[in-house]
Amino acid sequence: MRQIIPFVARLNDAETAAWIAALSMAMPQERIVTFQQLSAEERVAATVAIVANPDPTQIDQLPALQWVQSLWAGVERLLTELRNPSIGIVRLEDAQLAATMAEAVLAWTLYLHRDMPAYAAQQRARVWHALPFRLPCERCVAILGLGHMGARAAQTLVANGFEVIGWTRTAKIIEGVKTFSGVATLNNVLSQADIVVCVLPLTADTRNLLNENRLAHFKTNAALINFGRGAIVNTLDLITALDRGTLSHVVLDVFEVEPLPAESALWQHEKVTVLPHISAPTHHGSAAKVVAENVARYRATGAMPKTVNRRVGY
Ligand code: NDP
Ligand code: OXD
Repeated sequence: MRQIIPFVARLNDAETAAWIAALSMAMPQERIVTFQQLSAEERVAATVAIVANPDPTQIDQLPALQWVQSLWAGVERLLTELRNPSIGIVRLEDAQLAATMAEAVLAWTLYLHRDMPAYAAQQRARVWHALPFRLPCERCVAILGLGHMGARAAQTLVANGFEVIGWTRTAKIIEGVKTFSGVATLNNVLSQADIVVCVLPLTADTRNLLNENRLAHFKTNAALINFGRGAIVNTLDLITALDRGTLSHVVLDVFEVEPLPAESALWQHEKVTVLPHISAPTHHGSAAKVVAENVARYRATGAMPKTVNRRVGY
């Protein structure tokens, strides 16, 4: 008999149906149903659930739950909302997601490298003027976070000729990338970069990390790309740095409040590019395959996939 996996999500009906279809196709031996479709016995029996921004009160009604598989890479909200430490939280670690993020990092790095914001402004003002040209190897890009997202992005930038440096919590070796670790090295990293790319998770240590103090260490005219989480950057301090001319431009894909409220000053700022959290959209088919492999291993061996370290927060 097929075993049941609850799909616990706060998504609209179309998104829920699309996920259940992709997951069911990747795991024909499992029956994946919404929380509401579970019988009382099925709620009591479920040991694994697949979650996308789940209602924590529904998770509380699954008493045998051993682990949840998140469909997102970032798990800061799950860590806050699922307080029961005996439930393991498994992040989405999908090579396709990392490739998509690396493509976005390259795209927006090129946007800044080839001065597209400045040329767009010149066009609006009917100005015909060539800005100084630099080679990619003359442009230093610092990647904050060299995990699944950042490591692939760093390699992609190296392959495209950029000078790449990277910053992590623990020491890392990546070919072609000069790496630094620990908070004591951050100012040094920031001060070397023409473009800083943030792909950090939101944790107690990274919240408000890029504040007035840190922004003061950026090179004059440096640019920032934030694809990690909005609360890592202090928005007011960022706007001050842009207005003072310390930073030339920022590309923001993530915000403390999403969707970005209509009244936010970021929408209108000429030195800000606002993106609606699209740098690395999850692909249903590839994510479902990753989840299916995790579930199959668990069913065969009883071994849970690697879970998030609740102490460090990622
Ligand atoms: P990983 O857990 O694989 O990597 C996290 C990286 O951040 C690691 O290199 C880690 O260091 C580093 N890090 C964490 N805390 C610190 C710290 N205090 N100081 C220095 N470095 C630190 O995560 P992913 O790469 O898979 O994802 C990263 C984040 O990207 C997600 O949490 C999510 O917020 C965001 N994301 C955004 C998407 C979007 O569409 N905008 C899509 C997907 C993800 P170490 O290597 O030492 O552990
Ligand atoms: C994620 C995201 O964390 O989309 O997967 O931001």
